[in-house]
Amino acid sequence: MPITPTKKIWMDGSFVDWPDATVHVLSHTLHYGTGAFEGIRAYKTPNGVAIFRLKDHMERLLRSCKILMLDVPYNLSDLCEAAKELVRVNDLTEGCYIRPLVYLGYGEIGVNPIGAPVQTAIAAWSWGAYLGDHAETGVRMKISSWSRHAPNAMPTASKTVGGYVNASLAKVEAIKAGYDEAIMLGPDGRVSECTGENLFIIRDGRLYSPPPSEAGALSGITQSSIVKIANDLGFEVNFEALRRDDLYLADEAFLTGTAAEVVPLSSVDDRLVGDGKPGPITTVIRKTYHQTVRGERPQYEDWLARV
Ligand code: PPE
Repeated sequence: MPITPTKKIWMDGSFVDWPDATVHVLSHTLHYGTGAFEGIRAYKTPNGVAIFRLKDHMERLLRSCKILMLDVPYNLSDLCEAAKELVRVNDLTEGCYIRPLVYLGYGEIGVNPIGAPVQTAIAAWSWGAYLGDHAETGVRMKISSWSRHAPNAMPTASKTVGGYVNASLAKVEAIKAGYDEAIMLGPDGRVSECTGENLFIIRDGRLYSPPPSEAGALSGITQSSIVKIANDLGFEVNFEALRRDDLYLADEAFLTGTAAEVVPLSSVDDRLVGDGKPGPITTVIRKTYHQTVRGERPQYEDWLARV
């Protein structure tokens, strides 16, 4: 997915021109993957541009860094203010994606990261539908031959840079086989998540999603928004371990993520989900999510940070 450049990138406290936002080739994270990132979206609302669940994302970034023992020299409020200012200086509105990254810069080489400088950057650009046009009609999913990380191999509660090698392998495998996206099972064979999204299925009017910590999935902020929205719409949501047959037999299924938003599944391993078209519960939840992030649902106003 190509990046559309904007004007400025925030790097360690200053706004740098887009082409000058570079790092040394011997930056530690480039070699060893120790770093953490976030993905956040901002939308146009009736009262100006707002970043969706900004504080929650920046809190998760700081939690990721705690796990990785990266000592970030900025606090929650510094990071939130920097993101807001960045959206303002780049005049971004609808479809804006914000990418904070904490990484280790130049200064040390070797697996031991201690002593390498901890650096922080935030970029933002305009990013369209993450899963392309199929987001409307439903995506074709393949269960990956790659397993999700075992909890003692890679900390799955941290959005670790290097952890995404696992996701990339699964994504490329799925795309080369003609599918849109991969579903990953954990080392125990239970459903974990997708390469960059959490997963929900619907059976008999109830929603089910794998419990993130047991399933080794990221605790998604969109996932938690959907739990609240679905409950408020009167649907019961259960965090429950799922097996691949549960996916094959679901009445409806959808995935959730900041970049992807809410996307219906049309099939899993060539078995249609329901009749292969977005189901009624998925459709109402998806619509409510789209209205929520755009400030059209006053009850969720607390989730919006106006820039
Ligand atoms: N699981 C994974 C592995 C993941 O990367 C994401 C976000 C989620 C679940 C959903 O989390 P949340 O965004 O809080 O609902 N993936 C981000 C990065 C995608 C990318 O290609 O880069 C995102 O959606 O921004």
